[in-house]
Amino acid sequence: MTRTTILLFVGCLLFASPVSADHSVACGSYFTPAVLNHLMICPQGDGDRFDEVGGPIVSANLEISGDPVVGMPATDYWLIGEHDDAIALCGSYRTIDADAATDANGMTTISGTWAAGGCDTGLRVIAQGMIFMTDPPCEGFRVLNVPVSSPDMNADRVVDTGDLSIFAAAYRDAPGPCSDFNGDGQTDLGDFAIFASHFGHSNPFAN
Ligand SMILES: [Ca+2]
Ligand SMILES: [Ca+2]
Repeated sequence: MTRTTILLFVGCLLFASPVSADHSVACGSYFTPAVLNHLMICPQGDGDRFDEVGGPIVSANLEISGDPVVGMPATDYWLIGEHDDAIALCGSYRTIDADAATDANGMTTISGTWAAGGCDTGLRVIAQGMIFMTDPPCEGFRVLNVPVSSPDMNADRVVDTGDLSIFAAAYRDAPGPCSDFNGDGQTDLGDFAIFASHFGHSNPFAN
């Protein structure tokens, strides 16, 4: 875990539920599927729903022993980008919750929208402050491969003229996945229409 990630946690968890001291939780945990279709996010939380793009994320929250973590609150879940600082999350009270507390098998789902901005190639799942890791010995992060983009292109939690400048430059000179809001591989008027429909949106809980 990088220092940046640790600092991200510190900031984000100020708004989250109490952190478990049991670091084995995320080591034994996993989620499915491994790949989702493109996801458009908006700081206002009115982007694509996970259950509209191939989801929901189905999470199994298990101890490293394999025992289920039963009754973990829905608000103890959190998502971040695959790469540090790629997606803006903090400054909001909650970016996303699970749909329910974990059941008797440690299972729950994440179906809704992710209130955030920025661009990344995937995401990581966190429960009770710990990132879901690969299978034991747990030396890497589990990554859900999903192209994520947002009209909040500079990830400052508001869609404004700063983002318009970035989008216009990308449209003209350097189209790419971060300016492709509908995930069709092109940056065109369809993406501008999405941008326009989210212009002015911000995170209502931003500092
Ligand atoms: Ca912005
Ligand atoms: Ca597009």
